Amino acid sequence: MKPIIGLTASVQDDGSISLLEAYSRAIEKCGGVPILIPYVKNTDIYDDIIKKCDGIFITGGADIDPCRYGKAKKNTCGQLQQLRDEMELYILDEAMCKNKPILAVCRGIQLLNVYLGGTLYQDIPTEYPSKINHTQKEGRFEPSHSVGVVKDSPLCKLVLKDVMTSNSFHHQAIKDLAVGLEAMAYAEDGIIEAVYLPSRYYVRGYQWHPERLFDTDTDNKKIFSDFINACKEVKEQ
Ligand SMILES: [Mn+2]
Repeated sequence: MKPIIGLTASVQDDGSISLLEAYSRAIEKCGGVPILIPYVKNTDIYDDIIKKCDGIFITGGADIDPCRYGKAKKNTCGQLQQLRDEMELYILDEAMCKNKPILAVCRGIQLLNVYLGGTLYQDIPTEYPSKINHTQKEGRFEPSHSVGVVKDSPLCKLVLKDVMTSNSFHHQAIKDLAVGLEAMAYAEDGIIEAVYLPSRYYVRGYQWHPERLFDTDTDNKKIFSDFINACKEVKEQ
């Protein structure tokens, strides 16, 4: 049996969901069955969905409402999706409680940090001036700035490198890292680009989009095969 991976998606004000294909394709190509989690009002439904999933993938998207980390919204903060914030925080909590493997990408790593009590830069260019462009001009499937991998971190053990290829499509980033989360990659300017939660079986977050480099970069592909393997191991227990 292939592991079933529940993916979160963009949620409009009317509850409609949408997701770029690259996310589900990466899961599919690594031997998982991707399913999109709809927005529903009755949270018991999320409990039932998560119970059936072998792993949860929190995907990229709009900015998180700063009130979720106790800050006022600055005018540099981007578009918000209240229904998505509400839905994903619930799903993340439920998945954590059930100790499901979790992969979080872009907005996902930010949500993970906020869920655990951390804060975000609402806008990197105005709050953390850097010579690195975190909103890359290169195409959607092209790499841009690289990341330094923290020695002996799970990512280091996975790719066996201290620098790896990434891309960058974020104007926000982790500011105060939540207690319990550990950084496993940084951009050259010091922005946190990957994290894990040592107290859990498998919780990993990446600020970049490995699903867009899946076909062209072996290390980014490994991020997905590693996640799927973690989901399989739980399933086979
Ligand atoms: Mn970046």
